[in-house]
Amino acid sequence: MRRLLPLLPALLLAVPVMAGAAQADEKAPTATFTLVNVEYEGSKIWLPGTITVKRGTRVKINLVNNTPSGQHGFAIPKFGVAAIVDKGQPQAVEFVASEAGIFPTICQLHPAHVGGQLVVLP
Ligand SMILES: [Cu+2]
Repeated sequence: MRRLLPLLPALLLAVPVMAGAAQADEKAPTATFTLVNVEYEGSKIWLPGTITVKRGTRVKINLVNNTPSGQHGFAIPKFGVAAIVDKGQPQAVEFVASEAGIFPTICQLHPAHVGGQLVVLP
């Protein structure tokens, strides 16, 4: 145990170093989108259905539910994003698109609703 004590300050420093990594993410280029949920001929759809960013971008999405009634979800499972949006009460989500690929966006409350996609370019 005595041999570990000199290491203790170094172990405590690990926390600020990790916080520094989070700050680096905050300096990433930011892309902001507004998606609107509409009902068209019986289908609920977030529009635009596809959003595209470059890998490493901090993505902010403002979510507006304009369907006649009820609440809808917006989720990007790959990046742990999930929000529930009521009509008249916009929500915002934010994440870093840290991996390139094509990822589904869904209404996690109603799996039958039309989904979209997030395209992250390398
Ligand atoms: Cu829905």
